[in-house]
Amino acid sequence: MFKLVALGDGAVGKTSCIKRYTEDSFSERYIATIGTTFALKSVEVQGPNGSKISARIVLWDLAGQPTYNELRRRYMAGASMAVIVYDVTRPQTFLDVGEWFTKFITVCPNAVVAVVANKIDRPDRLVPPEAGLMVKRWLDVLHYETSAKTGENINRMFTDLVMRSMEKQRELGPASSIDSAQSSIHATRPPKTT
Ligand SMILES: Nc1nc2c(ncn2[C@@H]2O[C@H](COP(=O)(O)OP(=O)(O)O)[C@@H](O)[C@H]2O)c(=O)[nH]1
Ligand SMILES: [Mg+2]
Repeated sequence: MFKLVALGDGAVGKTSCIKRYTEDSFSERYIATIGTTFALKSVEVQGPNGSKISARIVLWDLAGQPTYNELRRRYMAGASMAVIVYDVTRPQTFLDVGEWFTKFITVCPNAVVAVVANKIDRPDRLVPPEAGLMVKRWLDVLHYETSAKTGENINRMFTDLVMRSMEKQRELGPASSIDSAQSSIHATRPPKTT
């Protein structure tokens, strides 16, 4: 069991990316996420020496910007991966990526992060692909250009994330995997203070 959290400013397409991946659907209508919602996805990925590994991912989707730091920390706690989404038609959402990254990585230093340039189907794009590549190098994260509307790169992004976090878990050892699975089930448990 793996926990994934979706981060980024409001209306960038967090809910839409998750919906595209878990239900293969898309809606033009904007329905602001209220509170936290969850989606489940079972995946089969290629393991070492050709074996097939099945995993369950719990995708956490939170409303825009939680005002309380403590709430945000609890939401992020135990995540083994995060998608930080920005909207290529709104530069400010790109400029906010660094802040989302810092907030997340202090809570989950071992997690795998993907920074996602979403809405690439839009003709009124303002944030160029080079900006995303720069962030990929600076923050040492995975990076994808996606469209939840057309579905471009959505599956690839989530599949890569799961594979990378499985690899990471093998590197870190089994103790951390139990810990992250439990934290994702016991959602209300406060984060460990270190
Ligand atoms: N054209 C286009 N619109 C998108 C895309 N992803 C999301 N949207 C639209 O952007 C708005 C906000 O999406 P939503 O997923 O609710 O954003 P969230 O607040 O980050 O969860 C909705 O009207 C979606 O239909 C995309 O890839 N392309
Ligand atoms: Mg949403």
